[in-house]
This record gives sequence, C-alpha cells and structure tokens, in this order.
Amino acid sequence: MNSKILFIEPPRNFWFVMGEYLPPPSALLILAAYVERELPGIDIDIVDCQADQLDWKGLERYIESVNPSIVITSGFTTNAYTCARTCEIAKTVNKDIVTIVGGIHFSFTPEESLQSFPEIDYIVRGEGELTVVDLFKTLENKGKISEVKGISYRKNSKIVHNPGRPLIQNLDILPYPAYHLVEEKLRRYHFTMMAGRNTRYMILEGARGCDHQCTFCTQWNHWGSRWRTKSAKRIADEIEFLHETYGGVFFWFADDHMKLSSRGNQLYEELRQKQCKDDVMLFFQARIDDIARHPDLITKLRKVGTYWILCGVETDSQELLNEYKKGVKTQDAYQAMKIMSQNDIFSQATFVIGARRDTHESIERLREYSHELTPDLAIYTALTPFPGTIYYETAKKNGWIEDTNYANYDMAHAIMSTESLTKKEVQEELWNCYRSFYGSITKNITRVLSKNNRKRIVYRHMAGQYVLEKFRRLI
Ligand code: B12
Ligand code: SF4
Repeated sequence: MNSKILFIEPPRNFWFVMGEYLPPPSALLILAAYVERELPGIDIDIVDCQADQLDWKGLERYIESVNPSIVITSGFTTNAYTCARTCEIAKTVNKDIVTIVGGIHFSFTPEESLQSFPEIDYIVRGEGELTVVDLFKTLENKGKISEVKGISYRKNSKIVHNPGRPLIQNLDILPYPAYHLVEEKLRRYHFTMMAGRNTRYMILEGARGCDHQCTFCTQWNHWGSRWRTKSAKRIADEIEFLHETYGGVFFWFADDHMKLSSRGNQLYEELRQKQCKDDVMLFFQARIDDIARHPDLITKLRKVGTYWILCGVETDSQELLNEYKKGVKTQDAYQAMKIMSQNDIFSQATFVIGARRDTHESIERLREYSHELTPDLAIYTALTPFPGTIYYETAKKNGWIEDTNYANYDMAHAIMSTESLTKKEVQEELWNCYRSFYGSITKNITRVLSKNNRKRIVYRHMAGQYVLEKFRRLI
C-alpha cells in the first residue's frame, strides 16, 4: 500500500482528580497493531503529543514533516474536541489528508459530529479493527465506500451511515498492542499516584463490553450489549510479553467488567505459572456484587499481582441503584470493601451525585455512607449524560441538560440540576463531598499513619489543596 498513516494522540487535558499521570495511547496502539499485521508493508507512525511534549503548533509541524495521506485519532466525550482540532490541523497542512476518527463518543454522535466538524472525513463506529482495515483498502483501491460496514461520512454534502459491522467473535485473534511503535517513549508512561513516577504504566484489554445495562453507562451499548473476553491464557501471555519485552509493571485492565465469576479462577491459574506475577501491579475494575460473591478469587488474584481494584459503588440509595439498573445491593458494597481490606488490596470506590431526586439531605446521606464504607480512595462524580446512554436520551427529552460543552463531560463538572438543586448547588455538593472525606486529618488518622506507603501517598494527594481547590473553583 502507498498510504502513509499517522496515528495521533492529540494534546489533552488531564483528569486533575487523579494527580499527575501520562497514559499510553491505548486505543491507537491496539488499532495500529491490527493494521500493521493485516496490511504488512504499510507505513505507520504514531505521534503522542503528551509523551512528545507537542502543543498544537508542534503537532502541525509534525504533520508537515511526516506528510501523511491518512490521519487517525481517537477520543471519548470529554476530549472529542481534541480529535476535531487534530483533523482541522491536518487539513490546514494539506487539504488532501484523509481524516478518520472513532471511539465511543463519535460512534454515538456520527450525525451531529459530521455536521459540527467538516474537517472529519470518516467516523468509524463501534469496534474499529476490521472496519479501519476495510476502509484503508477501499480508499487505496478506490473501491466502493458505500460497502464499508460501520462507517459514517459525507457524500455529495449528505451524511451517510453505512450499516454496522458484526463484532469480532474471538478476541484472541487480535495481536498484542503495538507498544513497539512508541518504544522510545515507554519510560514516560506513568501514573504517579497509583504506582509511582518511575513505574512503567501500560494498558491492556482483557475483555470488551458488559452484559449489564446501567442507565448512565456507554460501554454496554458501545459493545453491543455483550461481554467478550480474551482467553485467560492469552491475557496472562500478554502481561508476560509486555513485562518481559517492554518492562511494563503497572498494568491497567481496560475491561469495564472484570467478571470474576467467569474467568477469575482461570486467570489466577494462568498467572500463577508466570514468573512476572511477583513483579507486576495489576489494576482492574470490578462490580461490588462480583467481589462480594467471590472473596476466594480476590485472595487468589492478590497472590498474582492484583493490588488495586476500582468499584462503582454509585450511591447509598437502593431505589436509585434500581433506577440506574445497576443490579447490586447496597449491602454488597460493605462486603466488597471488607474483602479488599482483608486481602490488603487498595480499594477505590466511585460515587455519583446529581440524580433528579437528589437533595442536600440525600447527598449528605451518600457522604455518610461513603465514610462508613471506608474505601482507601473515594471518588465522587457528577451524574453525566454521556451520548449513548439511556440517561442521555431521558435527559435530552426532558430538557435537563444545561451544559452542552462536551469538554466539561469529565464527571467533575456538574452538567444538570436536580429537581431541587441548581447545577451550581450540585457542583458545590461535589466539593463538599471531597472536603468531607479528605478535609479532616483527625477523621483520616489511620490513612495518615498507614503502614501502607500507597495509602499515605494517595491520602496526601487527595487532601492537598490541589484537588480541593480545583473543585472549589468549579463552583
Ligand atoms: C484507561 C482509561 C483511562 C485512562 C487513560 C486512557 C487513555 N489511553 O487515554 C485514564 C485513567 C487516564 C482515563 C481518564 C479518564 N477517563 Co477513562 N477509561 C479508560 C478505559 C478503562 C480504557 C480505555 C481503553 O484503552 N480502551 C480500549 C480501547 C481499545 O477501546 P476503545 O477506545 O473503545 O476503542 C475501540 C473502538 O471504540 C474503536 N476506536 C476507538 N477509537 C478509534 C479511532 C479510530 C480512528 C477508529 C477507526 C476506531 C476507534 O476501535 C477500538 C478497538 O476496537 C475506558 C473504558 C474502556 N473500556 O474503554 C475508560 C473511559 C474511556 N474513561 C472514561 C472517563 C469518563 C474518563 C475521565 C473523564 C474521568 C473518569 N471519571 O475516569 C478521564 C478523562 C481523562 C481526559 N481528560 O482525557 C469513560 C468515557 C465515557 C464517555 N462516553 O466518554 C470510559 C468509557 C469509562 C466508562 N466506563 O465510562 N481513562
Ligand atoms: S457501569 Fe459497569 S456494570 Fe454497569 S453497564 Fe457499565 S460497565 Fe457494565
């Protein structure tokens, strides 16, 4: 193929809540690996503006120097505008560069995005690998774009949405992410608060999608309401390969749902045979009911490197949990936190405020509940109507969305009022949540004096003026 493809991770804002970090551009690495394998000989380059410290001007110069025929970028809702800007810059450099975007946000807003951003040529909806290869081949051979499944584009100034593409049946067919394309940047990927400044941070995907259907979540919908996993052997091999070849230590599972019940034991069995189990730090997200029902698996996974688990606890109100279709009991959260603590696993719990019936009193109850649970890290978020969620449709229909600037859809900005609280009051309550959990040294004395270094570091960061002050300023 003659095409020269440039994958771009644009300059982005970081999520201030979690402190200083630099993530590898996981979606691009996963896509690039597949493209490289399916189209051997193709000229691929990845530029990561964070790791390469390029601002928008620097990116423009980079694109000029590479002179690609195709530019590719990916983003979710809060950083979708950075993808549009990337395409705009590419077109300024050379109007003939073909611009392709994908990811959760664009998959759910193809019509709106193509209308708003004339600089985007193609949107790849849903799973990207097969579609992007098909699109490249079709462009190269001047074939029929109308036959490429899973894309949206403009034709004679009309927006066209081709039919969707079936999902890959067996995720084990995917190659390992293309970390070799960013090899010289590897030492820069880190997550200070979670693993330390000099610990190499890598993201790997064990599964896609989820078989639950929470009303505020995009993930089940993006992946066709199905949970597909790579085999446990493949996941363990991938961790071993990334550790041995690139020195990866802190591994963040991209999986939305760990699903311990169906693969926890197999993962343990596979990982325990690997030498690297003693050197890696595994982080994953799990449902509280899954942890509560499988304490034995948590003990086992602790032995093979799991040191931090994030759980979406969401709220103390069973009624609200039911409304969110979360399918868990509030009691599960107590159980899950206890199990993690007993196994010396760092517990991160996330909570949501700003539901329609939320009041000052109900948010105060949520705060008390979050204190009672004693997670090692409590993250409070504002209910955000991400396009693609059931909640978004309801909120849009009812006119609840007050802020349509997607850049603010980072769960730290309040986007909607409740029946009795203004948007500003929701924002203020969010600040109160952080102040209440982290503001008092006496309440946190066990964290301050914890023998566990990580707990002390995290507490110091969260209680420091940086996070609290940033939340105060959002009011
Ligand atoms: C790791 C991770 C992070 C990392 C960094 C990720 C990164 N590389 O930049 C960190 C911790 C920094 C992070 C931060 C945040 N994150 Co985050 N994160 C994830 C997580 C767990 C994995 C991302 C990943 O690598 N996925 C694997 C890739 C392969 O999946 P994918 O991106 O969907 O890509 C596939 C297709 O969509 C498609 N595709 C994607 N892009 C493109 C582009 C092209 C051109 C093509 C052809 C195809 C294509 O092909 C891919 C393969 O099939 C996801 C959940 C998830 N499972 O995706 C949440 C997720 C993306 N994060 C989310 C959020 C909300 C955030 C934060 C705003 C705050 C928060 N509360 O966590 C911040 C924002 C940071 C910022 N300012 O940019 C939400 C986004 C919701 C939404 N609809 O926008 C998600 C979905 C979590 C969730 N369950 O809701 N995140
Ligand atoms: S919030 Fe978690 S459990 Fe609910 S649908 Fe999303 S990924 Fe699944």
